[in-house]
Amino acid sequence: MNAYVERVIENVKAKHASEPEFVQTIEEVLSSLSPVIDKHPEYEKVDLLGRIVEPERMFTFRVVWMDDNGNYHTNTGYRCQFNGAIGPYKGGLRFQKNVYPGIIKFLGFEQIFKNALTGLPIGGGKGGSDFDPTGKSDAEIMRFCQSFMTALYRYIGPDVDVPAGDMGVGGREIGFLFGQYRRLKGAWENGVLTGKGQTYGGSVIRPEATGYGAVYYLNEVLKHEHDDIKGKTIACSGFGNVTWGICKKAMQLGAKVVTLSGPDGYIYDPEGVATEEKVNYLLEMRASNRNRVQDYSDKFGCEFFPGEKPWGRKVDIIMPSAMQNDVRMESAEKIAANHIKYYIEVANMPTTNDALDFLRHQDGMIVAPSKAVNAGGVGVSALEMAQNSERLVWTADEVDNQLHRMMETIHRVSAEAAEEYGLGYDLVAGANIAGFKKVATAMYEQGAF
Ligand code: 2IT
Repeated sequence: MNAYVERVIENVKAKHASEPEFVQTIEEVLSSLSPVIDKHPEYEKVDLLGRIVEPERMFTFRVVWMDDNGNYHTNTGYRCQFNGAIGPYKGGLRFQKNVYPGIIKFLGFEQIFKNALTGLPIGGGKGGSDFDPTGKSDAEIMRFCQSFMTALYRYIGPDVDVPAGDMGVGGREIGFLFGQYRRLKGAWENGVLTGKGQTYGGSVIRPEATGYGAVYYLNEVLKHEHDDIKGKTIACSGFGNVTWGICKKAMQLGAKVVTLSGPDGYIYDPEGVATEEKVNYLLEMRASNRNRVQDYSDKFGCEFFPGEKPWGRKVDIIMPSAMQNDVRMESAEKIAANHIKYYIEVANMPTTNDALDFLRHQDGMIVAPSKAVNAGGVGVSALEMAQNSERLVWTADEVDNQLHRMMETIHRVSAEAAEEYGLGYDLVAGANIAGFKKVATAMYEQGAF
């Protein structure tokens, strides 16, 4: 490996020993960049890698809110403005009880490259809170969101930083956050957030975009292999917004998602989550805040496997779409033993680095990285920003066509970048290299910052 790359990785490991997820993404991305740094010795002179691993700005804030019984609670809020070289910081907010700086930073770092891959002018950012939405009422969620935004609103804006949703933050939360922003600023300000409701500047197809985009990307991989999506079975994890979009698009294209998962276990539905009723039920499950996938098997009478993950199922395609480190070595070994050809990451960093290395080295297996596969979500967020600043509303066909083209382009530029460095059809390295090239060029041209 390039000595400068190695040194930067070692520095990050030493400095961020208490943030393993952040170290994990740095190792994964930077190790792909070795041949690029070999070719660009000028990057070492300006310490480009030392800079890119350091957030431009990151802050924490106190969020106090009152529950329905009048008791006060205190949580920590975060926003990491990781890299603004190519556009305003852009990225979601995650509300989940395990949120801490290591999670926000890994997500922020991934976001830099993902956003660059969309081809649109958006920098990388991420935020959230250790607030746990499970079991909370709508009124509690509203009070939490209002308090969160009261602390954050001075530091964001349409040309500065444009937050959106992530786990625990969907349309309902974005509505409460936007309402509070508008109340505090007395201005609509080009929407400020993305993922808004469609009556107040939200884009059509944004709720579906991450899942649809993932299936469009999958389709490009299948085309590359002269294969067809029709009749394919897919194992997904999660049952939230992203998995919902995958189920819906897969159903339209004649494939079927046969597993879903939650913190309680996984369900196996051999008929597929492939009727309108089943797909819509995922929205109800999310809105209930129960965070239980067993509700699906109770309703539709299929098997539920408590405490288990779906990765031992023999299917055509694996799409981990729940959360980070969902697929570890023991699951990767099952996937390889089942000779599954397509391993398409969807959630941010769903695979541990050892498992990812292992899968990438399986003969005949194709591995696609989440930062490319899930980029359609933030890509359509950027289209929402464009519509808001134009004061226009695009049709569903216009947005869907742009999303489709975006995903084709992301797949193509990733494959080309890998090819350029003699790596063959390596979509993981290709995505890292293609995203990096754009951001690195922008940073280099903007001088010391
Ligand atoms: O991980 C992601 O890309 C998101 N949570 C969406 C970010 C966005 O700004 O739409």
